[in-house]
Amino acid sequence: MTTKANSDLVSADDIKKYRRDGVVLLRNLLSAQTIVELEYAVEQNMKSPGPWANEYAANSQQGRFFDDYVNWMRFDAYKTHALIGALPQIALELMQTTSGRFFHEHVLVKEAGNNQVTPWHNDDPYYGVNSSNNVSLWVPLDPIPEKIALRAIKSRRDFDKNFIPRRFVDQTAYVTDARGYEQFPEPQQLDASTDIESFPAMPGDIVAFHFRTLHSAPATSNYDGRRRVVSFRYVDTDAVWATRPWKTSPPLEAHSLCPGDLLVDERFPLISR
Ligand SMILES: O=C(O)CCC(=O)C(=O)O
Repeated sequence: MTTKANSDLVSADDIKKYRRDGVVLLRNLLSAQTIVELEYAVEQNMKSPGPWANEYAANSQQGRFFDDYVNWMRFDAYKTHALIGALPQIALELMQTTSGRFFHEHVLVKEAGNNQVTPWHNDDPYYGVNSSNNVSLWVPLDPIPEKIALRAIKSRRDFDKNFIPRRFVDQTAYVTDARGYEQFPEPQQLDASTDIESFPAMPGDIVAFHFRTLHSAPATSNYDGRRRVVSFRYVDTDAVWATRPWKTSPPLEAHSLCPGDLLVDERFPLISR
């Protein structure tokens, strides 16, 4: 039987799975109205990309793969749902804390017929923060069948390792060598893992995963629908500003933050319950 802790949107079993595997699928937690509002924000965002937006499609013959991040100050629905209601509540429940910080949102839209696989990666080494307690909430706005579903390697594989990130566009490593970091495993090695879990999902569902969880997503080359997703990312209040041996992603400026500083900055609003 599924047991609910305190409030709550997330069951004790879901929290247990999240802490054990670094990933959990949460069913039917967002309202249809929330999805409609996020859809509107995504359309506005695609019409008016931010300075860090990317297009990954190699040519105009295939569907777009658009991504962009840190636009929550420009689009109301990103901001509202990042900071109020179900998403921050779920993040806090999964992190088992009463307060945390919103880090940023990341929109990833694969149109039908896009050849670009989202390669295996984990998010932690891309980010200019160090945090052990954190979560990304991957929110699909379209039905996600098995063949285009997000995949993750469960069981916290390689959580203790610092990897050199690879570029999404061609999967090349950011650098050949960096002190304290090692090269990311070969994709074939991860494809063969027996710990892969795949997450077909519907609008209203959420895939929650830790910044160190290895994950990937198939291309949409053999799929004729859109695949719109917004990932909302949260950290516990003890997360600190960090530098990496490469340009971080998102490429946020330090402003007044020094490595090791708590994220006391209006760009990382507090959330609480
Ligand atoms: O949706 C995808 O293709 C990848 C998502 C992802 O890497 C993330 O949200 O961190």
